[in-house]
Amino acid sequence: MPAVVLVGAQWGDEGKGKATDLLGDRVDYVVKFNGGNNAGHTVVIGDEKYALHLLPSGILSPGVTPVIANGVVVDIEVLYEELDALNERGVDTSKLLVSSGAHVITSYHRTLDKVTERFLGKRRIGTTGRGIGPAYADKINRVGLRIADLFDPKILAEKVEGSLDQKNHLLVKVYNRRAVEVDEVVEELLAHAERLRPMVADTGLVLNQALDANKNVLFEGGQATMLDVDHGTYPFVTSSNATAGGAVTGSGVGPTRIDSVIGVIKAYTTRVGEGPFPTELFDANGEYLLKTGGEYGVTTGRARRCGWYDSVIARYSARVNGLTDLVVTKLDVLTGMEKVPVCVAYDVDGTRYDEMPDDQSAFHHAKPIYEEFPGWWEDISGCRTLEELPANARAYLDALEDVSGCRISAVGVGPRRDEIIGIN
Ligand code: 2SA
Ligand code: GDP
Ligand code: MG
Repeated sequence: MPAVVLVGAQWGDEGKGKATDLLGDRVDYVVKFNGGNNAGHTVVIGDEKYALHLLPSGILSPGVTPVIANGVVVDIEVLYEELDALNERGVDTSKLLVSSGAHVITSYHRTLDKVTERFLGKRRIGTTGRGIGPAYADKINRVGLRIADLFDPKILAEKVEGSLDQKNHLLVKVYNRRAVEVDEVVEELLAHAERLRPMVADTGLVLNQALDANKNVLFEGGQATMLDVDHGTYPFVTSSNATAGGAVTGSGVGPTRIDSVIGVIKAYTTRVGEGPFPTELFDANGEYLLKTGGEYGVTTGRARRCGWYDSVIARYSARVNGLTDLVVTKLDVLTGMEKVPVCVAYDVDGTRYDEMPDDQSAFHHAKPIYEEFPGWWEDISGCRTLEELPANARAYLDALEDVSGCRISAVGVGPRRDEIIGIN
């Protein structure tokens, strides 16, 4: 601490929610800096399981001020639903701050997300359908709506009109849908404004002042490195910067203030949605990982694609994020496998690649080169030190550290808060 960035090192669902929650009692602010309610973070506290989408995972820690920063796209209806659901379960959400500069997801962004995917057919991305891409497209096109706009009805109406101008043409002429009425959208958004007002803040200023006062701030990445719009497997990516750099642009805190960057990585790999995935398994081992790991989307319920650990991706993540630490999760899921292969490099049409190919076609053709490690059978969920792990599990972790180019500082051995091995 004091300013730590936590990102996914693969294609998401590495267990970032649990990792954030674990740091919760040492942190004063948890900041969501990218994405929106496409995220799905699971946190298990005792017998209670929480699924968070738009809200930062830190909202479950009583001392923490959760922040939705400027880099996020906010579906206000979803925000209220999530807040209400947590309040009903006794979670205090009153400290939540929402950036006045965050962009708003409207009903027409959701519609466009779904119709575009349908229109793309075989070339679809496999989005979550939450309107994320269209809302970020509006931001970049400079026709987006920001949270601050909700408090000025005249400006809001002008902006909605500007935003809908081209979209209605597209919806009617290309997608054969009805045009969206400006007044309907404005009315809907204005109806949300009053409840939102007390949460809205200049979060960039708040966070910089917090750091000035030596508070601890954790920046929680949504999605992951390989889904980053610049550094991921474009175009099969989300529409935001999920890498560590996104924490800076997405929050208004400068890069010189960041002290460390933690990458969360599974002991194997999963991906949800379309796109290349060199170590993907289509056999009984893949089925085993899916079932044992409970690999189903937290937001959409989709079965995740499963495969072996890919150290080319780990090294790439270490590089593009400037990782200082790796947290390896779900080691327990590998228990019971006879052999555990790890991808150490790719073969692309006869050429060996030790680093991520910078050409997407090469990545699409990449065949993994594996090294195999012996498995273990013992239940490891009760282990709390490295020494308690079976020798083969320890050897596997040593190998991961060796090939990933980053030190491992913690290992998950089960979904619960306490099922973790901390390494000094
Ligand atoms: P989008 O909706 O525009 O962000 O989709 C673009 C791609 O990004 C992927 N994506 C994700 N991948 C893993 N986990 C995500 N969150 C949920 C979860 C996913 C779910 O935690 O399980 O429930 O399905 C997430 N969000 C976006 C998406 O699959 C597309 O490939
Ligand atoms: P996130 O999007 O990175 O926050 O991850 P998700 O919550 O989408 O998916 C991770 C899943 O793995 C959740 O169901 C967690 O409860 C679970 N999980 C996290 N760490 C561990 C672990 O070490 N072992 C096991 N078995 N499950 C874990
Ligand atoms: Mg997730």
